Amino acid sequence: MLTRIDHIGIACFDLDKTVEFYRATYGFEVFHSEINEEQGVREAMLRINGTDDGGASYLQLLEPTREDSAVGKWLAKNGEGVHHIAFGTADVDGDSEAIRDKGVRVLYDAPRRGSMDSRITFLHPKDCHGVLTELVTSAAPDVADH
Ligand code: CMX
Ligand code: CO
Repeated sequence: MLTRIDHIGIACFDLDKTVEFYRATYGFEVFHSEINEEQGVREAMLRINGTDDGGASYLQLLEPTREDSAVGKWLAKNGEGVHHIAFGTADVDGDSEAIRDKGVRVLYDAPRRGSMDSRITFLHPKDCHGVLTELVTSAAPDVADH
């Protein structure tokens, strides 16, 4: 079951400048940053709020590490902006299989490693009314016992 908006992914040309915009304009601070070579991104997670399922919601600012990455290609075509939306679930394996069974293309055979050791997969934007959609199970147990 999808239980929250885990994050909104925003593509940018200069991660440091974009982080500074979000800090100076809204007061959002970097909660975590990393380079994910497999995804071809340098990223910063800005934590917006906790949620009642024990997870949290973030903005994920993404700068490509190479031009032929998903974000690099998208930026070259569209410029900066919202790149994807990510829904949180306690069971990315089960939920992505159920969605695949409905005829939506799931991009990975098995979930891959995402930010903060989460497990992630993506649904093809052409099967989701133009929205690149990510499913995320965070590394920390995200289901509170209530
Ligand atoms: N949102 C909506 N539509 C998108 C899109 C996006 N982010 N990215 C591509 N598309 C559309 C394109 O506009 C294009 O449409 P048209 O044919 O109508 O022009 C079509 O999808 C194909 O796009 P493309 O530029 O040829 O790109 P590819 O097919 O090579 O790749 C995709 C598209 C979705 C398979 C690829 O971006 C992908 O694998 N994404 C998942 C991984 C990812 O995004 N990683 C970065 C984030 C990591 C993280 O969140 O941790
Ligand atoms: Co993401």
